[in-house]
Amino acid sequence: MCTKNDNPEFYFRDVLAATVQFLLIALILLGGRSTPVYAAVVDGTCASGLDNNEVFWPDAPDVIPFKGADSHDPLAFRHYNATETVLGRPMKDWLRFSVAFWHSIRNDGSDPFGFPTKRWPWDAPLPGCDVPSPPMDLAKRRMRALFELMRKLGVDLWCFHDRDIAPRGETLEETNAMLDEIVEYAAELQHGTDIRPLWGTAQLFAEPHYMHGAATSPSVDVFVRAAAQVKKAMDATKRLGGENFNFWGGREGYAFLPTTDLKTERTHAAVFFKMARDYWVKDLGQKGRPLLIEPKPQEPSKHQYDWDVGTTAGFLREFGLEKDFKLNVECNHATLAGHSCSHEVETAVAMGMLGGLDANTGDPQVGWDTDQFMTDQREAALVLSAIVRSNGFAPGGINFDAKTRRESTDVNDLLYAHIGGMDAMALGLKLAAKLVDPGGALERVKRERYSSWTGDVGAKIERGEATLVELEKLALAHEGEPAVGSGRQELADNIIAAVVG
Ligand code: XUL
Ligand code: CO
Repeated sequence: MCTKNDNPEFYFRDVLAATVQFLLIALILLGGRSTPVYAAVVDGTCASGLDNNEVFWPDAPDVIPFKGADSHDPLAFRHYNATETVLGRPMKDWLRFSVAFWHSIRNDGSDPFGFPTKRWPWDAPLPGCDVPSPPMDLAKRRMRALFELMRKLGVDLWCFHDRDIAPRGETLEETNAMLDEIVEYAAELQHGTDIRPLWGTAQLFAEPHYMHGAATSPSVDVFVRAAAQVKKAMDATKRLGGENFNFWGGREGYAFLPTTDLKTERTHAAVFFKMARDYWVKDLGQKGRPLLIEPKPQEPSKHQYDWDVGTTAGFLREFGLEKDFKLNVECNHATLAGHSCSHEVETAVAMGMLGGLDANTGDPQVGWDTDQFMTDQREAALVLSAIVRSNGFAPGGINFDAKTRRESTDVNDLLYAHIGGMDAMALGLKLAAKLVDPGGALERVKRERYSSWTGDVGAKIERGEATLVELEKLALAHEGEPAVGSGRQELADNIIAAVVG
């Protein structure tokens, strides 16, 4: 389950705080006196309480160092060494890590069965103020927390939903104004650094009006609202220098097929994507910064139209969108669709459509999208093998769409989680370099399996020049059964085990 911390409780708190502020300002403008309990908010104690020197991870070094595989320092990398060259490129350029704002800063530990467990310092009342803090100050403080986390991890890219980073107002106009202010604040924090978004996205699944979907909603009003939201989120992404814009269609599917006009809904989704493509490429001039679709089979909808890589690629081709969109593969979505993560990445690579990776993993005993940090080095090595064979991605990158567990309530848990995730990917990259080596044992086994295709017959078939009539003649002239060799799976498994350890 993909908890966004845009849960209703959070939303309610934001709206409540915004309303209190609004009433207060109205009172002042009308010449009224504020009640003592809110005086702190308006007299400056709270409103200017945003401390630019506040440190959220006081126990951690300024930058997490690389200390090597033998290190036992929990606040050091064992494998991720940003400048170390692997296959002719610094690790940093292969991996292009990104921190997910929603999971790292907004995840409060709530799940469908329980209330928040995490009391993050950036959500606490502002210093010296025990009344509800102004929501915009809190939003700015959360942004500061993100930047501190990124600096400490040495990560330059981040991903956001429009509604994670800024509060909602009473109207779309108000909400947009607050988003603009936070985007400008983030731009200031980015200024003079290499930090920028990997991608932005519009959150089109949390608010009640999106209950039937956004682009696939039976309500044209909702479609219109979603279009407006995407336009604004694209503006924000461009303003911050984001490399991609991502679509994850959480409720773009159905809950009940007998009352769903599936053909109409898929067509509406395609029209929506075309309008988004036109705005991104033509109006915003973002050609060369691919739009992404992130497949997921279900959850929260019973069935999502972007089920997996194959289905989504088919959809894009059906509507002539395959040139403008690439796929952002999420590992836990892959497993929910009954695939492995490496299957989905390999499939996207084979189609020339890999745009990015949401690096996470599920729990085999829990049936939902648990969004855990990936630590399995065999899976990491196989995923990275496909990414290396496709020559990495830029634009594009590896986004940690992953969260700490509900029970992990300490700020340092966020550091341990990212360190573990980054180390797993870095080790995966080093192992992949061995696995994909053309002179290596695994590649030899693979080449051997296809060796019969190197002859004249194979080449002619691959060129598309052979006919069934011709091949029938060949088959009839062949003596005995067709030649076919061993699959050598056990040998290959042993080779992988020897590399992966
Ligand atoms: C949900 C999910 C999203 C997308 C962005 O499962 O993965 O966080 O990555 O909306
Ligand atoms: Co994701």
